[in-house]
Amino acid sequence: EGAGPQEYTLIKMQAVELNGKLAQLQGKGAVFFLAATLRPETMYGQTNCWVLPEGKYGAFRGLNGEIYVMTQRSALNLSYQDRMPETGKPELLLELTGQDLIGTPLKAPNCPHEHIYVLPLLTILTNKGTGVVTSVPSDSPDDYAALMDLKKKDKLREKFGVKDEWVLPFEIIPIIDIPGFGDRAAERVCTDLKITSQNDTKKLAEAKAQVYLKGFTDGVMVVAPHKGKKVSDVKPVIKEELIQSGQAILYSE
Ligand code: A2H
Repeated sequence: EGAGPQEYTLIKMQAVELNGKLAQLQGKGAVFFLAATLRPETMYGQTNCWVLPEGKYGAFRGLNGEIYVMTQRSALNLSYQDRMPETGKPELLLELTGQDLIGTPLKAPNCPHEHIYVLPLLTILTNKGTGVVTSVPSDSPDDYAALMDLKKKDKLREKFGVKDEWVLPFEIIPIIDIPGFGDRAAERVCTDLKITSQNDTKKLAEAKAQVYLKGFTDGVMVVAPHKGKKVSDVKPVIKEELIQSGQAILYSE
């Protein structure tokens, strides 16, 4: 853990269908999954959203009649940051597990796909962020390894009730070129280090050490509307755009 508080951008990913237990929220307001990220400039490369299947989540009353899906712990923190109707008292509308959320189609800011699906990630920590993570397999080794697991392992999809069409059509989207690593840096580093599973924790730590800092300092956007610009220059601009347009919320812990 670092010394000071960590500031995350919560990306508002709107549920376009409410199936299974989520159907109980029908008619109660627009439902948003709040994904905590440190890399808001990578949202152009989203292929899916991650939750922990056995994790405990809730649907909480948010601002403007909206509904936020996140962990109870993060809802409480967010309410103390004055981003919920009542300070210190998030209103729980529905208790949910991660498994209840899998397969929900979401509309995500800056994502080129009309919608992307909620899928299982087994390494999510429920004491960090919101417990909801957006997946950018071009630039995050964790996301790349977990998406490859689901694409290659039929048994894993079966175990969590993941349909082929939620995973198989979604390809890596190049969004950032990192000199020496190319425009699919996470794939490159996972291949070089022979990472074969999302549980390959040690090698994934090494993979992340190799690409994160370099992505920020040397990375160049290869997608519109910031094509050709340096990641370090556009990151604050994109973050601000998302917040000003109501597509993201600041959160710290
Ligand atoms: B990042 P830090 Cl492209 N459990 O977003 C596990 N991982 C979590 C999490 C949780 N509860 N909450 C957030 N995260 C992920 C994008 C991204 C991220 C890219 C590259 C690097 C990167 C797309 N996924 O993170 O421990 C989220 O993934 C670099 C560390 O607070 C979030 O940002 O440093 C990051 O980990 C926060 O991790």
